[in-house]
Amino acid sequence: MKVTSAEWKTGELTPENLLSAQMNLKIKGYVVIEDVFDADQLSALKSRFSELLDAYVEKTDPNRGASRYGMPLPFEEPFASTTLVANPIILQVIRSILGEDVICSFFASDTALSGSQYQQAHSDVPPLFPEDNLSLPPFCYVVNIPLVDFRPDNGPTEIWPYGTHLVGDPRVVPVPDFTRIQELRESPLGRFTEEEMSPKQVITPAGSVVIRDIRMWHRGTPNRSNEPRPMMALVYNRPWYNHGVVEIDSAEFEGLSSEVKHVFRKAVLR
Ligand SMILES: O=C(O)CCC(=O)C(=O)O
Repeated sequence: MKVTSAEWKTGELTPENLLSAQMNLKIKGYVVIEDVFDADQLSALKSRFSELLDAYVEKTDPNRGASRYGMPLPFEEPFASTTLVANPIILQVIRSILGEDVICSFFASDTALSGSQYQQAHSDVPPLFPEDNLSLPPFCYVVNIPLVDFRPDNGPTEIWPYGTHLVGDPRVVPVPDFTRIQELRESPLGRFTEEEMSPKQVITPAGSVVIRDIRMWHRGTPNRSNEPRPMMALVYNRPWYNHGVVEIDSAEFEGLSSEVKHVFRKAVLR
């Protein structure tokens, strides 16, 4: 969805646009907010990211399937800017569903390098109450920030929208195990997701932000281009849930605005 200049100025969507974002998240399981970052901010993000990725790839094996890296990010500029970690419009949308007290509990990235292949469809989390077959209200959103345009050829994320985030039966929720990708793709549930359901590629320009219910089934797709396809991944959740731990340097934390400190109040200070 497009945010008007008046909305960016006030840091608030109109009630009608907020409702539209909520309908997308609650019914489809995701929403794309366009033009959140300008070219200068993107270029700073991309160039620092590229330095970090080169160093990471040098010393780490692929950990999300072949030629694919989940890499933690340091909580520092240019990644930790207020417009990125506590963007008023993104927080307004998330807080309008998860409540004012949301925290950010995960600060990392996913990169598909040239030659990466399909992952299996997966929810990022198992059902919260595995003993019961419950469809629960949202408790956690992933904020994905593509650092390059997502095109059909460079490994865009693929999603299974309209309801997979509401499946609460652990027997039919695919959860990640990237050491068994092919086996899981060939399992009955894997075949069902690929043959009977209709996934959709997220094709969106760099500068946009994808907010998705952490439960919505999705996967990485092959990067057939010659360039990496990097994406930041932050997780915002209700305060009683944690997806991970964000580590922040104590001096860095002291210098943060009260709004950012509030969102990262559960971070571990180093
Ligand atoms: O990089 C992507 O597009 C998705 C990656 C993913 O879902 C994962 O590694 O868990």
